[in-house]
Order: sequence, then structure tokens, then C-alpha cells
Amino acid sequence: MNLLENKNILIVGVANKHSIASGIAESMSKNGANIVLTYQNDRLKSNVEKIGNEIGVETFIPCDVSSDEEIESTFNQLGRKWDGLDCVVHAVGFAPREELDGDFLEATTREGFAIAHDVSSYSFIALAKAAKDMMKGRQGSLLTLSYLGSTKTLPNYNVMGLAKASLEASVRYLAVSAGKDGHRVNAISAGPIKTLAASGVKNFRKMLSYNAERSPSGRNVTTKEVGDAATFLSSDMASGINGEILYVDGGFNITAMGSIEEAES
Ligand code: NAD
Ligand code: 0WE
Repeated sequence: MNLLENKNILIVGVANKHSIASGIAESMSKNGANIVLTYQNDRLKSNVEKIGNEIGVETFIPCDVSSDEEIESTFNQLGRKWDGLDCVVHAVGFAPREELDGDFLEATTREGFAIAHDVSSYSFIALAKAAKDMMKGRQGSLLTLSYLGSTKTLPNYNVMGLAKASLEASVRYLAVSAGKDGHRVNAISAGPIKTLAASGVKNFRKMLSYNAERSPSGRNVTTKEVGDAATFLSSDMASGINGEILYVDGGFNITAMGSIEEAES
């Protein structure tokens, strides 16, 4: 399909081939999008270039989203390449590792809270601000990635849950703001996937099997499935969807009890 023919799309958040952003880039490229990828730092540059080269991406821009200067220079470079921008995909999340380990009250610090909210939530607003000029007159779309930990507790997700709650609220406020310019703003709340960000997390394999077992679909989702949902949401097929959090999690979030078999009799 060619849902994104002639659309210019900036994707932020590719680290390696397992990244959700890589699944999104692949699906969007298959659907005819023109794509530019950013990378967080020089350490990730060659990874990101390799992934981009395989799907016809020509331009790679360094962008640490905690820096307003780097965001500004990203859009300056983009402006030299394209006469306009249709979509931005934000697939970035970070909290200091110690924040995601153990009891919430003990693990959470003022500094960790600030970093998590800056990198994982404010950065989406910063990108929306920076993209505004280039998106003018285009009926564009902004998309971010969230997780169930925004509204329900689970072990160790801790301050990231608060940052995702903030991110989801900003989806709604941005939808109102960007709606005035004809743009849409949405999030995908993905089920757990073994990515680089997940690999540093204690017991992640156990979480994956817990999720698969308790999902109506009986398995975990793939980056391809998240990518295809992102393609849909970014396309004109989703022109009626704005300010929405779309769960792409095999239905895990809708259940209160998976099956009765696991309960004691
Ligand atoms: P990933 O590690 O592949 O991607 C995270 C990306 O964030 C990396 O590319 C990293 O370079 C980037 N990043 C971190 N700090 C940054 C900074 N200061 N500036 C620029 N980039 C920065 O992991 P992922 O799982 O693909 O994560 C992508 C998004 O999906 C995140 O928002 C994450 O919270 C969300 N998500 C992940 C899962 C999961 O289980 N993997 C589930 C739901 C939502
Ligand atoms: O949003 C995420 C990833 C969040 C994340 C992970 C790390 C690990 C390494 C943010 N920052 C860091 N910082 C690091 O140093 N997910 C939805 C994946 C994820 O992470 C979890 C999960 C799930 C699911 C952490 C604890 C519990 C569950």
C-alpha cells in the first residue's frame, strides 16, 4: 500500500534494528514516505545509517532531544532538504537506570524525575514547536509512543509511568493547539517489546511472557505491528483521529483477569 506517498516524515528514536522507530521507519518507507532519521549521538550514528540505507533514507541528522540547539539545527537542516514537513514521529524515552529498579518511593529522585520528564515528555512538545513552521498548510500528524505504565502501576516502571502520563496529557493539549493549524496529534501505547531500552530492565523476559499469556491475542506484539499502526495514524486514512491514545498491545490493557485457570481454587 502507499498510504504515505509523497509525505515528508521525520523519525526520532532509531537506535538499532530492534527499535520501535525502526519498525515504524520500515512500514512508512514501504508506504511511500520520504524519511529523514535522527540519531541521539555519534555512538549510534553508524547503526542508524545502516538501518536507513536499507530503506532508502538519504539524510541522517544528529539530535539529542534534551538540547534546544540540536533540535533547532535539526529543523534548519530539514528546511534545506524539504520545502515542508508532513509528520513527526517521536519514539524516545529515558530515565536514569537507578530510577527503574525497586520501590517507587525509594528509587525516585528530584533529578531522575526531571530527566525522565524532560527527555520522555517535554521533548515531544519541543519537537512540535520546532516543526510548526515547516508543517504549515499541510494537515500533518505528530505521533509519539507511550506505555500502559502511564495509567496502571507495574513493578519498576516507576518515574517513567509519571513521564508517560505527562506525555499522554500533552498529546491532548497539543491536539487542541495543533488542531488550529489542521494537524493531528496522537500516541500509540505499545505492548512490551525487547528493544535496547528494554534490555536494561530487570526481569524483562518474565514481563514479556506474563504479557503474552494474559493478552487476548495470546502473544506479544512486534515492531512491525506497531509500525503499521503508526503508518495508519500518520496517513490521511486517520484524518478523524486526534488526541487519541491507540493501544497496540494485543488487547492486554482491556483485561482485568486473563483466565480463571491461574487462580487458586
Ligand atoms: P530504543 O532503545 O530502541 O529507543 C529509544 C530511543 O530513545 C533510542 O533511539 C535512543 O537513542 C533515544 N533517546 C534516548 N534519550 C535520547 C535523547 N536525549 N535524545 C535523543 N534520543 C534519545 O527503545 P524502544 O523500546 O524502541 O523505545 C521507543 C519508544 O517506545 C519509547 O518512548 C518507549 O518508552 C516506547 N515504548 C517502548 C515499549 C517497549 O516495551 N519496548 C513499549 C511501549 C512504549
Ligand atoms: O518505556 C519503556 C522503556 C523505558 C526506559 C528504559 C530504560 C532502561 C535503561 C527508560 N529509560 C531507561 N534507562 C536505562 O538506563 N518501556 C515501555 C519498556 C519497559 O521498560 C520498563 C518496563 C517496560 C515495559 C522498565 C520497568 C518495567 C517495565
